[in-house]
Formats: sequence, structure tokens, C-alpha cells
Amino acid sequence: MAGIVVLTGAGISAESGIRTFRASDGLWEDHRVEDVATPEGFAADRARVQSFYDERRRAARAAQPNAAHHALAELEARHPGEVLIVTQNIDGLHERAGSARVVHIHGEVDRAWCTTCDERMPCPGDLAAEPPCPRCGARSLRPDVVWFGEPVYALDEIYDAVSLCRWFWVVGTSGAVTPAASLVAVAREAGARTALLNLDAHDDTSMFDDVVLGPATTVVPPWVARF
Ligand code: BV8
Repeated sequence: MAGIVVLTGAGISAESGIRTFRASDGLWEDHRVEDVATPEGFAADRARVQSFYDERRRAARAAQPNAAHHALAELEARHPGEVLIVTQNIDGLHERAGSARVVHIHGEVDRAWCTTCDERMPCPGDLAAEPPCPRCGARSLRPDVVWFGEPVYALDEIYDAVSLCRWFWVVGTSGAVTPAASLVAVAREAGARTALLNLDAHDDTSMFDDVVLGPATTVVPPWVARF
């Protein structure tokens, strides 16, 4: 049973230089969601979507985990109970900080998915070059990420963990996207103590027992030190 489940979003990686989505300098300011993060956008212009994720893959690889990522990895190593990270991020910075128990509800930019043979694999390189699938040879690889209108990953495993945890923390997310945003209600329903650690408050914080506002690298380390 996961004693602690932590849901993270783009905000935890912001101080590692990874752009968030909905901020004034966010990705959705210069990319239309429909164009780059939907199956329809991919069908309409493959090259545009492949380039969008090739660029994000480069940014993720160039970034370093920050103090918030490291604090959660350190907590996992020393906490007597289980610590599970459910991340909406596709950047892989939690693992690079040393976290072992990480579930990517929206996929991983460093992985590719062949839509011909359904094989999923480490990304063999820039997908805009349409490299052949290492298994079937078809040139039909896409980023292994969840686009809007597509089912998210590992939802049953996530619901099981959230409905059994004692603490549920939400770090660096606007809570704008479901089903990730509905997990706090599941945790609360199950009797978990809930906390929001975020730069900005959410419009509705009624689901949270504790609300700690500030940059993740400032608020997460002292928070986890208490557990
Ligand atoms: C599904 C892909 C069903 C990878 C993403 C109408 C109403 C309600 C819901 C819907 C609706 N219409 C459709 C839906 C459902 C839809 C949805 O929620 N839409 C929203 C926009 C309304 N959801 C879906 O489509 C999901 N699928 O429902 O499928 C289904 C079921 C079965 C069969 C078929 C279909 C799929 C959702 C996943 C979409 N993919 N990303 C990628 O490109 O990355 S979501 C995208 O948004 C990212 O993954 C991201 O994680 C997620 C949330 O964004 P945040 O991470 O929160 O980032 P944001 O910029 O918003 O906020 C950053 C926060 O950090 C801010 O609060 C800021 O204050 C804070 N911050 C900033 N700096 C710091 C900081 N905090 C701390 N420290 C700092 N330094």
C-alpha cells in the first residue's frame, strides 16, 4: 500500500527550464493544443507534431532534475511506507533524480509507439525523420504520450494506489486536465490527508487539507522533511 501518493505536473519541472503549458510563457501560448496534442492534429500534420515532441525531447534531455525532484526521491529512499509518484510530465526528471516508483499517466517523450505493430520502445531518434520501427520496419512511430481524447495510462493501478494512500500531495499542476485532476477527490473519499504545493492557488482548494504556495524547489524540500 502506498503510504504517500504524489501527483506532479509541469510546475515541478519549471525550475529545471522545462516550459509549463498554461502560463503566460507556456507552450499553449505558441502552439494550438488541437494542432500538436490530439490524434486529429497528428493526422492533419504529422511533421508538425513530430517536430513539436522532438523539440520537447531535446529540452527534457538537456534539463537537470531540481531540488523538488531530489527531495521526493530522497523521501522514497528513507520513508518506511511506499511513496508513489504519479506524474503528468513526460520529461523523465523524477527517474533521473533517483525515484523508482513513478507512473507516467500521460506517457514519456523518451519512448515511441509503433501504430502498425503496437510495439512501444525507447525513442530511436528524432521522429520527424520518420525512422523505421525497429521491430516491424514500418515508418509509423509516434511519441508514446497521451493526447487529448485518448485514454490515459495505468489508470486502474493509479486509482488502486490513490484509494489506499494515507497522504495525497499535488505538486506543480493547475488541475486543468482530467482524469488526473479528479484524483484528489478519490484520495479524499478514501480518507487520505491531502495537500497542494503549487506556485499559484487553484480556484477551488476545498479538496485540500493543506495549501502551500511557492516555487517547488522552495516548498517541497521542507514539506517532505516532515515525513
Ligand atoms: C480522456 C500530453 C477519455 C503530453 C496532456 C471538457 C471538460 C472537462 C474535461 C474534458 C472536456 N473535454 C475533454 C475533456 C477531457 C480532457 C481534459 O481534461 N481537457 C481539459 C483541457 C479540459 N482530458 C483528456 O482528453 C484525457 N483523456 O479523457 O480520455 C477516454 C477514455 C477512454 C477512451 C477514449 C478516451 C487525456 C488528458 C491528457 C492530455 N495530454 N499532455 C504532453 O504534451 O505533455 S495534458 C497536459 O496538461 C500535460 O500532460 C500536463 O501535465 C497537463 C496538465 O498541465 P499542468 O502540468 O498542470 O501544467 P499547467 O501549465 O496547466 O500548470 C502548471 C502549474 O504549475 C500552474 O498551476 C503553476 O502555478 C504551477 N507552477 C509554475 N511554476 C511553478 C509551479 N509550481 C511550483 N513551482 C514552480 N516553479
